[in-house]
Amino acid sequence: MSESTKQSGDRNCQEPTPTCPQNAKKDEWETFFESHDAPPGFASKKLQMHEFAQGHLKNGTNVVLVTSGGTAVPLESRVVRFIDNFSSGKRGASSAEYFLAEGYAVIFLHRHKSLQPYERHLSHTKLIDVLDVQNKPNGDQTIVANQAMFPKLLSILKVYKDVRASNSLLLVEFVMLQEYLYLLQAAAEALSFAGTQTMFYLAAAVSDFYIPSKEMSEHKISSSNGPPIISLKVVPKMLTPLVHHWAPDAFVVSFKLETDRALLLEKARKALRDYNHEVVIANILEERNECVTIVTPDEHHKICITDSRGTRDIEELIIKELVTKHTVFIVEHGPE
Ligand code: 9Z3
Repeated sequence: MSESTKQSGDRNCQEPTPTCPQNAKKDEWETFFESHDAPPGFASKKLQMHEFAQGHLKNGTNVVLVTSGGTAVPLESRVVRFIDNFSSGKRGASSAEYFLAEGYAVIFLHRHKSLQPYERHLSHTKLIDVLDVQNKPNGDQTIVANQAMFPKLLSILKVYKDVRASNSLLLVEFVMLQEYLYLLQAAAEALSFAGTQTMFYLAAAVSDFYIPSKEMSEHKISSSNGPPIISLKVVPKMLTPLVHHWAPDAFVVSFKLETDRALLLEKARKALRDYNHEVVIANILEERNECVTIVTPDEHHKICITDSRGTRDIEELIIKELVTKHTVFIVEHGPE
């Protein structure tokens, strides 16, 4: 992308300057990475994301990073207990399927054991009840699946096998907050060279609070001293470096979750003002699977599932809109 096509002069903050106020927050995220070691397995996941991105982007395929599920926050260094959240990963898993259907390659950065694309359709099925023992004519026995238990599975399975064959889905797991943040940065750097062709779809429920590692008990907190007093710090907002340093040309979509309807729209608008990115998807906890509000710097509108049979995912509508917006964004800002 050329300087002249850039949507806003202050988004591409490379050096601290008075006209680049985002740098005021730079220290917080840098300090976080300096004071937390890279998690085990980080180097190989980083390389995997880099190779995946290079392969698809050089073929001209758009790549989206979908983050999904909740981050856990450890209370001890040798972690026994942690703070967790409600996120099931349905938003991310379902969205990844619709991005793949739209021709995107997807890096699916997700919480270990949260819902996954395609596999999520089996999450209500007990595998052991689906399988049967069948007697063969020669007296041997074999395992067969009872297809009547999952009528939609055949079409889902076919799509999944195509996605596997085309290598268009990369699954990358995290559990802890720190691991998620390291992998987010690595993914952003792997995708940054592709400029506007990249989308970030940040649906993970990332903890706002954590205990810095130097303030954390090494061993399991003992109950013999009475209830512990735990002081949490605010997690630095990684949208700041993502938008201004790691991938300044990308199309960035963040999520805003609230339980109080009265706060939702203003908080979503504030996020757009604070980070200067493209879209916020605002949702209320209880109705997140039926309705969301799509907020851009110019307008906002609510979309809800209209299909009364309940067979349609809200993510299908969200992804359709985002793909259209991303296409316009690439045309307006140039491919690189
Ligand atoms: C979301 O708002 C997602 O839509 C949900 C999806 C986590 C609600 P599920 O995984 O739920 O399908 O069960 N994600 C982002 C939530 C969040 O933590 N946003 C931050 C905030 O609201 C900003 S990045 O402050």
